[in-house]
Amino acid sequence: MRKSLLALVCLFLFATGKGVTGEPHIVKEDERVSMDSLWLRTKLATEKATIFCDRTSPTIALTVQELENYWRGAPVWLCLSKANEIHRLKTDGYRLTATPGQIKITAFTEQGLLYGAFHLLRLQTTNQLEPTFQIEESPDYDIRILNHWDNLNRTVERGYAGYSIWEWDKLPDSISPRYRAYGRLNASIGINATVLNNVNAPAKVLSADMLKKVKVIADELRPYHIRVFLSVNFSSPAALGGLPTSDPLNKEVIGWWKAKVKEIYQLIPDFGGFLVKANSEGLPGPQDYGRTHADGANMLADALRPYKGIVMWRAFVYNPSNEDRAKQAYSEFKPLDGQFRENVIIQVKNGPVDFQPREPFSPLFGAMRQTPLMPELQITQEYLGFSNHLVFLASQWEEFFNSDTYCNGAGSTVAKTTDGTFFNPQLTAIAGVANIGADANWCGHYFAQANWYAFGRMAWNNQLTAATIADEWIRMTFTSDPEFLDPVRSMMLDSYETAVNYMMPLGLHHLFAWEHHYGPEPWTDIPGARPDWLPSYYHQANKDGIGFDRTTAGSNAVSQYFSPLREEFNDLTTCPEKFLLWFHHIPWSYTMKNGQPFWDTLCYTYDNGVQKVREFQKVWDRTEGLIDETRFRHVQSRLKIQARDAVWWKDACLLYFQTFSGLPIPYNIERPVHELDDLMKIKLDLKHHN
Ligand code: BDP
Repeated sequence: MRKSLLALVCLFLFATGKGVTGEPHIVKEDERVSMDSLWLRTKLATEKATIFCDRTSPTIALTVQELENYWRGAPVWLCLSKANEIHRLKTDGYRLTATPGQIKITAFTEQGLLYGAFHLLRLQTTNQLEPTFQIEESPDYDIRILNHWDNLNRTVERGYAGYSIWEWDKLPDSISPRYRAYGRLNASIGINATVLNNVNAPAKVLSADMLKKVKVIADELRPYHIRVFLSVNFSSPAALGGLPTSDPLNKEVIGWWKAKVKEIYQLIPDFGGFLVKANSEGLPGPQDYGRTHADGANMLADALRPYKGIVMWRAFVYNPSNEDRAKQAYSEFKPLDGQFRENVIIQVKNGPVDFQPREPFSPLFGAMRQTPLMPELQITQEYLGFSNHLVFLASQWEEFFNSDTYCNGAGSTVAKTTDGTFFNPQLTAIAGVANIGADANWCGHYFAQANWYAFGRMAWNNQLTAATIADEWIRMTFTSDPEFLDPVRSMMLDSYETAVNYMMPLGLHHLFAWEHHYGPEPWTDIPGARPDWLPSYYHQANKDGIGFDRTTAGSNAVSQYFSPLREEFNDLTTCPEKFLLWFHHIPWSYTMKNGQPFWDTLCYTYDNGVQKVREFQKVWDRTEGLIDETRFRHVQSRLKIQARDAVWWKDACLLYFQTFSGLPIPYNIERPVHELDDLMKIKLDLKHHN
């Protein structure tokens, strides 16, 4: 048993799958399209396009080059305009105007021109060019940033696409061509900032040697208008500077940070600032010295302010305590509202626990009105099947952005509480934990590239739908042929709900295997482990029922939401069923809205997840010959793993929970194919890089 599952996890490394129809059609990848192209696969035009621009700069030069190489239409004029002529646009915005025989891209910054050019090329590649049009675009967030959880030894925490693309061992002398390719890909979707290193940061990242390496990457990314940030360790003054303390109110400590910041800006004049994980999961922070998160963040903000740098301070904090983990970030940060400097923004994960397959939104959104908040989304699939499962995350993010916080009455979506529509914040930003690595296809799974793409597109426009983005990405990455486009788009759009269904439906969360988080272990009990790191803390299954009671009768986490949402979540009859076990401990025999007993619904939902993945396999196999063989076979082999994993999840969870419910699995669904005892013995040897 164990062997076959291990083989299953490793299968992708050796994927040599044959087509299902015997003799596969071989479609060769066009040699002019490199592996680094991802969604930018337009072939080089045979003749250079005519581009006019009366200014030049490194960014303008590469904008011109991009259009010369790939644009196949009328001459394009790039016009830098004075702000007041196009006052509706934000700094990064642009206007595209097409009249017969001429295209104009107008912006008041060079990056606006760059984004406008990529928009124009996207319209061409996706077959959406009209003979005349006028389009105006401005981003919803000023800072659209990737967070790399990359370590200095090039391992990547929760990374599933090989080693880090940042070759610290070879820098500063040797410069990988991937840095520019990375800049180009990100610029094409509007991403304008990146944190190069893991939030679990060693002090060493701020050493003089490391900063020289960081400078080289910053120089490579600058023409693409990507600003570099670093994650810093709060005890750097002591650990790196040799001071006796890192107390944020200590004069020497303050001086140390000021000097360090000055050193950084001498090397990197447009350095973005710091991302900080403090007093979280054992990392140092201001509370070690009896200070608050605001004291810590403000001290760093003061050091950065003269250079226009900012602090992104994470609200991902929880301690082993009697308070429900889901409540702790709010309890800690809400009282600090209004106490942060203007160049501090609080970075909040989408949900109150930790990037689970499905969580309600964090109640901090809408609750902190005098402090800007930035959402943190996880692009890397730590809790969604690594790079083995096809899960299109835009659906999760669409649900998140459109969740109504009710902070200013009905219609106060999370999107509006973070993008500047409400509260008039000084800063707006959004972060995505990157899924990028040194693998040939960058993300491990070809369809994981879609999640990187979707993050950029939604960071630009949080009202874009998953359907629009999937359509666009498939056309860019594969083909516009409806025979491929239509079924693959529906597969992508079903994939998120499907993964939730075979992993943790109906509000279940954190049933993952210890440490590495791949596969089910609802039974895990590690002697001495923190209770809030164990699945039983979250599912609370017993003979009577299952689920975490967060109602007023339980942990009262519902009280952190605005009315009428808190009442809706609190009441078993109005709580959305997708969050049922998040907020309620319910009896196995509870009658669901469809009239079925809860236990039956749980079983049917898991089974539905499994059946859907089998459908995905059929959909995919039918596309053979419509795209190149390399990508076809790779995805095919991953879907096999996903199908087996889905059965593993279903059997593990249902057989385990059945030991409490004592009820039969409805007879009209696929029977378990595993023994619970065997499943409980599985221990995958997957590394968790810290
Ligand atoms: C958790 C990850 C852990 C990260 C942590 C974080 O398991 O590796 O360090 O989040 O976001 O989900 O800080």
